[in-house]
Amino acid sequence: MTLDSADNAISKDAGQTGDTDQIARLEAIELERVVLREIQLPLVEPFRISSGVTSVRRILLLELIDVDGASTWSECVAGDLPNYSPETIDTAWLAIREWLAPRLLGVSFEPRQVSATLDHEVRGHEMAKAALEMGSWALSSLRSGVSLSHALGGTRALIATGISLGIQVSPEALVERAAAALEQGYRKIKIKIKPGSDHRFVAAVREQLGDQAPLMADANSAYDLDSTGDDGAEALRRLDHLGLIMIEQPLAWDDIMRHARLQRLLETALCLDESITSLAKAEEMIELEAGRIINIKPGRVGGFTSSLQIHDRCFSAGVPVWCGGMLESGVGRAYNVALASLPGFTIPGDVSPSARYWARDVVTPEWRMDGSGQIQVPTQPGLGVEVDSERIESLTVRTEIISRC
Ligand code: OSB
Ligand code: MG
Repeated sequence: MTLDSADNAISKDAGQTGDTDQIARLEAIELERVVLREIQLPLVEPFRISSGVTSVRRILLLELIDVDGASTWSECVAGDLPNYSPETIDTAWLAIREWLAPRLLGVSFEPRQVSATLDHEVRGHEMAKAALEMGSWALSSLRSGVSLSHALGGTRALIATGISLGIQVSPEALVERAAAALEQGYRKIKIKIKPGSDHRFVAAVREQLGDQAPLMADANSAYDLDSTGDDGAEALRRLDHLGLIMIEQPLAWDDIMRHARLQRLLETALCLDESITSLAKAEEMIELEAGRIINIKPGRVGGFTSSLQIHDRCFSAGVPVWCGGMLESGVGRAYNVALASLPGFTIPGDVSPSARYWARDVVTPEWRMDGSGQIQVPTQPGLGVEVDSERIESLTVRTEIISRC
């Protein structure tokens, strides 16, 4: 398969962006308190990537409550360990309590102002910032009577869904899961790879599922351009004839320059995930031609304002984007679904339905995918799903209330 068929997996139906008539007017909000909670949710099966395995997801949920008693939930997508980004749920807890949440209490603000407030003299901690920033969008949407998708400028009623398959014990086990996913309607199948579990695994899936199957690989930074071993450029070049839509983040999380060198050695498009933590990094990728596609995870880039900037910049540069996932609960998923409804999100996201992750989600209705691999974008004000606070209470292992002092 050639690049042509890979291009076919990228829909060309992008709508218009920047239509100011469509942009919702969002009310200012004033927060009275923020409640932090850690819940623990077991995955239906362990999820293995090159840098580690997750069996039980430790999830940091926030409840944002305003001075009139209106409230909404948000999710901090940081993991248990700093093996994806430098943040963890414990560093995020500290950052939110000590430096971030206090700045938003007892002052009136609009969602678009939050990022600048949180970024002032606090470097990094994007996921901690994003949990507050995105929660502010949802609460303001709720109070303004508009859906989160509408608040962001979303244009799609349905979003296309892909699945991210963890590293399996054998090519056979992977082929079985990939075939089942295609059968269920998923529109993109992402295969996690690492040195030693790469070409053989992906080639087996290509062989079994045929030339048209929309496949990609994600290495989570497991390769080293300068190595001559099985983790070097040669291993990645071997993937080049497999007709992948893209190879995601093969090299180090903070190394855009070597991705640019690697992109020159490959026909397959590179997509950056870990490396894109801000608009500036996205611009660096575009300018250096270090990749041709961006996976936007709003948590990784500090929230929605930054996601919208990256989306708009990529849209005008003709760089397709898609919405990545961080094994979110139904709460975090609501934010991803809303973001993925924007016009530049022309590649199916890692925004799978609840049942792919959890025996039971923490929202009702659960997120469902139709037989053609699509999820409906809610139209109700705010998040558009009910959060099951009793269930969350029963899953909670620690709580902290941050209020105006
Ligand atoms: O690299 O996209 C990634 C999950 C945890 C950390 C990093 C990644 C992932 C996924 C899962 O691929 C995507 C999903 O939520 O389904
Ligand atoms: Mg990734």
